[in-house]
Amino acid sequence: MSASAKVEQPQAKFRLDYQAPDFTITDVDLEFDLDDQHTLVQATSKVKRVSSQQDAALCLAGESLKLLSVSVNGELWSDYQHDEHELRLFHLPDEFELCIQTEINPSANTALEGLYKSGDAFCTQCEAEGFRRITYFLDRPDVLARYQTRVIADAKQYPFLLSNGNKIDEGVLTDGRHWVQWQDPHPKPSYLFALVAGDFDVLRDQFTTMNGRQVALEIFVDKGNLDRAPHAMASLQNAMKWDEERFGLEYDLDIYMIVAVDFFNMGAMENKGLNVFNSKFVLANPQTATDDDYLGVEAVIGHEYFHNWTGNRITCRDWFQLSLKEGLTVFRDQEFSSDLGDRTVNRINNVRIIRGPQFAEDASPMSHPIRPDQVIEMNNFYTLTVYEKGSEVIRMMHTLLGEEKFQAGMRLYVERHDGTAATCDDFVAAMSDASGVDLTQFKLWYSQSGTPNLMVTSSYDAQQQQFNLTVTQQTKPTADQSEKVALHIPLRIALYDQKTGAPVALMSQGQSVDPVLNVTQETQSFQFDCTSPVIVSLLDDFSAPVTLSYDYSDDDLAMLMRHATSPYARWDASQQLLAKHVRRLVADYQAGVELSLPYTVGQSFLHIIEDESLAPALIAEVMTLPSENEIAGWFDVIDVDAIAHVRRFIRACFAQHWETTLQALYHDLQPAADDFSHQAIGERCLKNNALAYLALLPANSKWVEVHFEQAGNMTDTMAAMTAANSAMLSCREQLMQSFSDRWQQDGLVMDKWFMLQGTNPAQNCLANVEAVKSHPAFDMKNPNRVRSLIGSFVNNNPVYFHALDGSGYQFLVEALIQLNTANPQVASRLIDPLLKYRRYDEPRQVLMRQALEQLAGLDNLAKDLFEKINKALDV
Ligand code: B3K
Ligand code: ZN
Repeated sequence: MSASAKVEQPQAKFRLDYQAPDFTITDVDLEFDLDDQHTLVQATSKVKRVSSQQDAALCLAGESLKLLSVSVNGELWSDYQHDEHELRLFHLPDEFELCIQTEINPSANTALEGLYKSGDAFCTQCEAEGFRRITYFLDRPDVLARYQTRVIADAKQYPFLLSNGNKIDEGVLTDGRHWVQWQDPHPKPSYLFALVAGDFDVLRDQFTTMNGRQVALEIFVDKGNLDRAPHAMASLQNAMKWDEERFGLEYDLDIYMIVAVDFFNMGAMENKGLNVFNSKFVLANPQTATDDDYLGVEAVIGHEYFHNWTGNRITCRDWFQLSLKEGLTVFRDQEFSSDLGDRTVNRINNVRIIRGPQFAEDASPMSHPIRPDQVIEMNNFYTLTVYEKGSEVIRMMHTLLGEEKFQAGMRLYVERHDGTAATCDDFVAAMSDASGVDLTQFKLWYSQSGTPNLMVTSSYDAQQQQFNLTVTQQTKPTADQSEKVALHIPLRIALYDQKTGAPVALMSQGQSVDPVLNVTQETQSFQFDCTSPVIVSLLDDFSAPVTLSYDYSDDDLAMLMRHATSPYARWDASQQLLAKHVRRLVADYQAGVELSLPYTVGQSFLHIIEDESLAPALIAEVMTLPSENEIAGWFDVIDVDAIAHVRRFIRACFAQHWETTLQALYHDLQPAADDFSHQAIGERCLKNNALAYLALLPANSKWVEVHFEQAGNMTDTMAAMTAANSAMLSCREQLMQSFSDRWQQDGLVMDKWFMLQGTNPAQNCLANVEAVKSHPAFDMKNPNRVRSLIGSFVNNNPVYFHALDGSGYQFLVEALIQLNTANPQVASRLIDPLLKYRRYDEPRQVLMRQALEQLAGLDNLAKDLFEKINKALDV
């Protein structure tokens, strides 16, 4: 072997290289003898040769395993080779029983992948490729096997021993240990395997399915947390019911278990019949969780439950197809939240994610299509593009087909692929076959990366009484693809009379026209019959994940804000009005011109804020400016100081302009602290938004302290603290101290406090963040803590993260060096802001590049970071 480091560099896998496996495994018997440092795993598999290649070796993946023995059909087998990543067995019969014994060390597993300890409990995380850290296996999603699992552990420490499927037997051993045997009747890929052992409090309930079957529901939480589990249980029951009613899909086992753990790399995991959740998405009571937390629990519980059909029963053929299950399941959870809550507000929040961080991902070195073509570390591709843009692609199909045909497509998809590992092509084929809609061009959304821009111009021909719309689409080259083609883009529009704002029916040559235009060419024109000039509302409901360039006047936007029939379009017009002025003010700031905001802008907003016909939650969204990150995406070169300054300036202008209305809102809205209905949540949101603006006015900021003292739930407590934080009020320290005194024993609640430390706009922010790392509730090994403190600083405090002395970058580098060895998945998420260095001014680019090079030079760089850094440095 050469000494050159290059030889050992991790290699990419390519989508087009997919090959079916030479062998498959139909049944697996697992036995776990649990021990903190020396867990013994015995895997007995029925293996079958499925390719005609008679001499093919059986290559099993394995990571960080100690191999104890291998036997074939009961005889010790020595005809094998193994290295750090693979076990290769030679000269095997066509069908045989393979038994492998391995030893693993769960307590040394800080990467939280495979079998690890979360506090005192054992738990697993196998997606995407964690099962190979448990035993040597065909750890790929197209190998579907039936699992039986026996778990053996000390009875006192681990009274609950859980795995997938149904409990079929249990017993007690003479040495104080006990065992439980589980059987999962549904064949599944290894990534859906789960095991949990520990001592918990359990919330039990049940669900009767549409066919009258009883399903036992069990939620396992840390001892003492039972009063934080009922909302998760109600959300689960709602999800089960909703999936039956909207999609006709019924649950298929007699038991559904959810375990909440504190140490978890992401939100949750849909293991068959035994979901493992980050406690953040299970635990909620009025004292500890905000309204957003409540909605987050509902969404994630729904998401994991919906995976039972879209992911588990129909899984992915290979990991390049990840969006097959994730895009579709995000679409389903968004629909669930929208059917149960406020559809427009849900849509707005999803759109903010696409327009902010997803568009930023498209413009970054990590740009990839929703179905990536090449991957080094699969965990790097659980991205906003695969999930959120993936969901937008499903939503566009839903728009093109309509609910009825979309559901027919779903039924055909399930009929064709239930119990198998499918591809994105299979999904689109089912949608197209069931509906008769040609999706050939539409499918390019799966292979083309980047954000298309729609440039729209319009004209009114008074003589012909015709309104003309010309639409040009363009997708700029991305880091991964230089050539782009025209996509099929559904463009939902509406017309309003320019003088009165009254809706104008969409007609062309006397015929009514569908409001969704099919943009399929590079440039296309559309004509509409109009007897007088009109204003066009474009991209209503965000009918496609694209950016829009259209030269609206302030007056036209004000008209749409007031008169558009769709509440989404009213919100969107308000955002476009803001965007116009933000761009102008940033240029003014850079040119040293004094900033000013026309009175009419504040006034247009005031009309909406005072519109009593609108839901309070929607008004709150209209009052919420786009984030600094979203604004950053509008510029070729990002000026963090100018953006922060302009954003603060607009907020201050609005606070002054709206003062009387804000005071009235703040005092009139009185939702009960223990009311968690969508109406009450919306009212709280509006009231707290009003408070955040009032905090900017010295004569009103006293209300923040009063609000904190009188808060009857966490939403109000956090609203006061957030307002004090962003307005840099003198009471901030005192509120923060009082919060920490009350909650320092509870890491999950303290995450809110850590987040406020990370996003503190005060000058000494970084020094504080450094100091807070030694707070007793902080733990660098816990991903939630890392994301709350370090993640919020690097992602949501651009002014100090991008400080010109490079201190923010060095702070991140130090954290990444630690996490690179301890938990590469968390490290790899945290590095993202650094990858975007090309978007900043020269001095920052130099510093950011240096930071990346420093990391690239690490001896033991994990492949997660390797992949991203290499792309960013373009080496
Ligand atoms: N499928 C999991 C995510 C697994 C991430 C692996 N790094 C949760 C979800 O999307 O539902
Ligand atoms: Zn998912």
